[in-house]
Amino acid sequence: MKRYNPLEIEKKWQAKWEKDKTFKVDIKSVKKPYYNLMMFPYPSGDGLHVGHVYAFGGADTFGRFKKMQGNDVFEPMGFDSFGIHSENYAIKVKKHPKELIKETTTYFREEQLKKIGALFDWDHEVITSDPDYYKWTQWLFIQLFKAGLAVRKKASVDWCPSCKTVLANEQVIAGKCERCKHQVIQKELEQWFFKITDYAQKLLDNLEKIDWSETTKAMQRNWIGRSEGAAIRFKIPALPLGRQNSKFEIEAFTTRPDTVFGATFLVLSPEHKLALKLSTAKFSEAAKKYIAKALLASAEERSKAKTGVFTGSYAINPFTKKEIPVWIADYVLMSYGTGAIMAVPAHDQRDYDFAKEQKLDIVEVISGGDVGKEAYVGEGKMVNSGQFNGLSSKEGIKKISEYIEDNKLGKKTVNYHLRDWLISRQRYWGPPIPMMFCQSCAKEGKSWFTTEEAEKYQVSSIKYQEQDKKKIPNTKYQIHNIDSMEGWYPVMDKYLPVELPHLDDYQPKGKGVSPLATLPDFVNVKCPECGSWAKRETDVSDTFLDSSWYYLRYPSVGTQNSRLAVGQAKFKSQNGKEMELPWNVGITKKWLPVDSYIGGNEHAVLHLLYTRFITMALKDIGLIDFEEPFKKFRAHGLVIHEGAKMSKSRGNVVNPNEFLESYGIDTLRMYLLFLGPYDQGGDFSDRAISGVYRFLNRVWAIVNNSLLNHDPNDVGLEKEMNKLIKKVGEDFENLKFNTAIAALMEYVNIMYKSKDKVDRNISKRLVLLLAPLAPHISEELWQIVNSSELMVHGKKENETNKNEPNSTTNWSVHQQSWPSYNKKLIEEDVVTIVVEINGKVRDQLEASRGISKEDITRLALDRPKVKRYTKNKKIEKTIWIEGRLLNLVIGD
Ligand code: ANZ
Ligand code: ZN
Repeated sequence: MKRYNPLEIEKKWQAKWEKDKTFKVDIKSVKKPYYNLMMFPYPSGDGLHVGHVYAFGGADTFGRFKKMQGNDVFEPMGFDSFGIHSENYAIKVKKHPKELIKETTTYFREEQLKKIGALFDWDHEVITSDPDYYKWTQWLFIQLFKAGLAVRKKASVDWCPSCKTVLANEQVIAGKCERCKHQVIQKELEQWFFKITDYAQKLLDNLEKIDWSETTKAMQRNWIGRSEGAAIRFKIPALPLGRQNSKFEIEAFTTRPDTVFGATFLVLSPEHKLALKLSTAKFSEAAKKYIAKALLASAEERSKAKTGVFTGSYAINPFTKKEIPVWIADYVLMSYGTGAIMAVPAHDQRDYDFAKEQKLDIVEVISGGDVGKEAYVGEGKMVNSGQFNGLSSKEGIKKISEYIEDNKLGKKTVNYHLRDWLISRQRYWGPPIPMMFCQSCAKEGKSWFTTEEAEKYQVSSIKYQEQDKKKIPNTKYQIHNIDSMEGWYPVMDKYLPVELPHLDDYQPKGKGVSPLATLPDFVNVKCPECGSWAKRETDVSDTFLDSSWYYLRYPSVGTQNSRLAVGQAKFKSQNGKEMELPWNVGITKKWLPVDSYIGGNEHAVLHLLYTRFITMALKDIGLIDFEEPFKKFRAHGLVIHEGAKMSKSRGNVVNPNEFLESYGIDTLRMYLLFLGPYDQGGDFSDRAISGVYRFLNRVWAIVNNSLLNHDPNDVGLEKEMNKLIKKVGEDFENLKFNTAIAALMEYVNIMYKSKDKVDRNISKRLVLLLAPLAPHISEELWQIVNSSELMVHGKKENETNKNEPNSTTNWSVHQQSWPSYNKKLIEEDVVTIVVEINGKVRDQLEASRGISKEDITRLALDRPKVKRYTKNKKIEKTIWIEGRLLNLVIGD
C-alpha cells in the first residue's frame, strides 16, 4: 500500500479536472440547473486567508453534495476588483491599481482559488474592473436614471476625511468609515443617490417570502427600521416679533401619540427651516452660533450631547392647550421623520436628560415608573391625559391617532430609517458615472427628461403598465418622482463604456472631487442635446454597485447577449429599435434567481440589501422577471484565531498556503468545517488540524485494506453505514458540516475495530460520503477501489493498476450519485405497540421491534391501565400483529 501523499494527489487531480473540464455544466442545455453562489473576494491584501477557504470550502461542499444528488451545479467565481478597497491597497504598495489588479487576480486564481479544489467554472469568471463588465455597470446606472431612481440632490452627507470621499449610510459603522475606521464628518454636498427608500416596504415585505438566515433578515429589518406613528401639527400662535398671528406650525413625528399630554416642549433639528425663523431677537444670535456649530458635528457626536438653545417662541400643545417652548437641539436629526419632535421627558430618556439639563417641565402621563428618577419608556395606563385617562398605552396610541385624524391635527404616518443610497465616490478606481451636465440646457430647464426619447420612454412604459396590471395586479411600473434634473443627460449606449482614463497620479485629492476632474480631455464633452460644451460627471460609482449585479452576469459570460426589441421592453432604446442587455435572456430564465448563496453577515445591509434593491428595480423596469435575487441565503460564521477576529494589526492572520503545503487542502477544508457549526465559525488552532489529518490517513489505510478482505456479510457495519448515509446527507443539506464529520469519524472508528472484515462496498460508500468534503483523497480512493474491482473481476486487464481513468463519462467520484440508504434497515429498534382489550384501544407501550408474543403479553398484563380491565378475568385469547398490535380477549 502506498502512503497517503496529499500534495501529490491534489496536484494530480486538480490538473486532470482542469484539463478535461470534468465538472463543466453545459449552461444552455442542462436539465436540472442549480446555481450555487458564494461571495467573490476583492483581490487585495496578501491573498486569501483561511476565512475565504472556510466560506468557499463550505459552499463547495454543499455544491458537490447537490451535484451528487443529480443537480447540474454551476459554481462561478470572480473578483470584486474595482473600488476603494483595491485602490487603497494600490496606494499602500505604491503601484497603479490597473497593474496591481492584473497581478493580484492572477495570484488569487492560479495560486490560491484553484487549489481549494472547488467546482469553480473559470470560463464564467467576472472581473468587475474589466471594461467589458463595467460598461454594463454604467448601463445599469443609466437604466436607473431613466426610471427616475438615480437622482442628484444636495444633502448633508457622510464624508470620510481619510478616504477623501463621501460614503453611503450603510458604510458608516458607529460613526466610523467601514473601510478605514476613520471618524466620519458631515458635509453639505450635491451627490448622486439611488432611491432605495422607494423600495423600503417591499424590501421589508419580501423578507417573509425568502429562505434566508434569520440573523440576516433581522439585520435588514432593523436597518430598514419601519416605524409606525403619527405626525402631529403644533401651531405657533404668534410670531416672535410683535405677537401678530402666525401661520407657522411645526409637524413632529412620534411613535408614541399616547404620550402627547406629556409633551412639554418641542425640539427642532438645527437644519430645520423654521429654526432661525422662530428665533426671537433676544435669542437669534445664540441660535445662529449653535446651528453653525451643529452642522459640522458628526452624527455620533450629536447623538451624545445634550446641548441646545431656546428660540424664544412657543407652540400650542393641541391636547393640553398649553403653550410649550420651542427649542433647537442637535440630538434631533433632520434626516429622520420631520426633523422636529414633541419632547416627552417623562417617557423618553433623551428628552428626560435634556429637560433636566435645561430645567424644563416633566409631566408623567403613563403610569408604571418613577419619573422622579428616570424616564419611564414602558407601557402602562394613561394619566394626566384628560378624557383618555385609564386607557392602556396600546389603546391610547390607537385612540389618540384616531382623534388626531378626525380633528385634522395631523395624520398617521410610517417612517423608515433607511436612507437613499449615496452612490458617488470622489475617487479614481471605479466606473466613471456615465452622466453629463450641460449648463446652457440647464438654464433653459432642459434635461434628458424633456427629450423626445424620454417622452417615448414614459409613454411606452405606461402602455406596458396597462397591459401588465391585468397580469400582475399589484406591481405597477412607475416613473419614480423625478427631482429637477436640469442639464443632466446620460451617455448614449453606443459610447459605453466611458473608459476610466489612465492617471499616473490617481490618489484622492480631497477637495470634494475625483482626480478625474484634473483631466480636461475627459471632462469636456459636447452636449448630446444642444451641442454646446458640457461637462462629464467626474465621480465614480460606489463599489457596491459593481457587486449588486454580478450574480446576473455570471451565467451569461461567454454567451450571446440578448437584444430587446420594441414592445418587449417597457421602453425604447436610444436608437428607437432595440437595446442590448448584459445577459442572455434564455440563460437568465434558466438559471435565475440564484438557488443558494453563502456568504458573510458583514454584508447583510450592504451588498445583500443593495442587490435586492437593484433586482427589484430591474424587475420594475421590465428587464428581468423576478424581484428577489437569492432564493436562499445562508450566513456563515467567522473563523477566529487565538480568540480574536483575524486582522493584520493583531498579527493573527492565518495564511492558508502554509497548511496547504504541509497537510493538503482536503485536511484544511475538513478541519475548518469541523471547527464548529457553520453559521457560527470557530477558533482556528494549529494543533487540532493534525487530528483531521490523522483521520484522513486512517480512511486511506482502511479503504486500501478493504480491497483485499471482503466480508459482505458484516451486518453491523452495513446497518451503521445506512444510518451514516442518512445522517451525513441531512447534515450536508443543512450545512451542518461539523456533525457530519463527527459521524464519519465515529464510523471510521467502528470500521477500524473490525478492520479485517471491511467490505469493499462499505469502503466505496464511505468514499462517496467523504467526497464533498475532501474531494481529492476521495477521487484517489475511488479510482483505487474501482480499478481493483476491475482487477478482481478480470474485466479490463490492461487498465488495472493505472489510477488515471480514460473513459470520459462518470469516471470521477464527483460524477457519482449520492448513495441511498435502506429505510428498513435503520428503522428505530423501538416500536409502539397498541394494546386493545376486546377490540377497544386501552393502552400503548414501547417495545423492541422483534419482541415475541409471550413477552409482549407479559409486559401488557403488567400495565396498570390494562390491569384495570383484566383483574380477576380470564384471558381467553390473544391476537398478536407483529410489531404493532396486541388484542386481549377476555371473558366475564
Ligand atoms: C414622543 C415620544 C414619547 C417619543 C415617548 C418616544 C417616546 P423610532 O422608533 O426610531 O422611529 N424622533 C422622531 N424624529 C426624530 C428625529 N428626527 N431625531 C431624533 N429623534 C426623533 O423613534 C421615533 C421617536 O424618536 C419619536 O417618538 C420621537 O420621540 C423621536 F415616550 O415622540 B418620540
Ligand atoms: Zn445642452
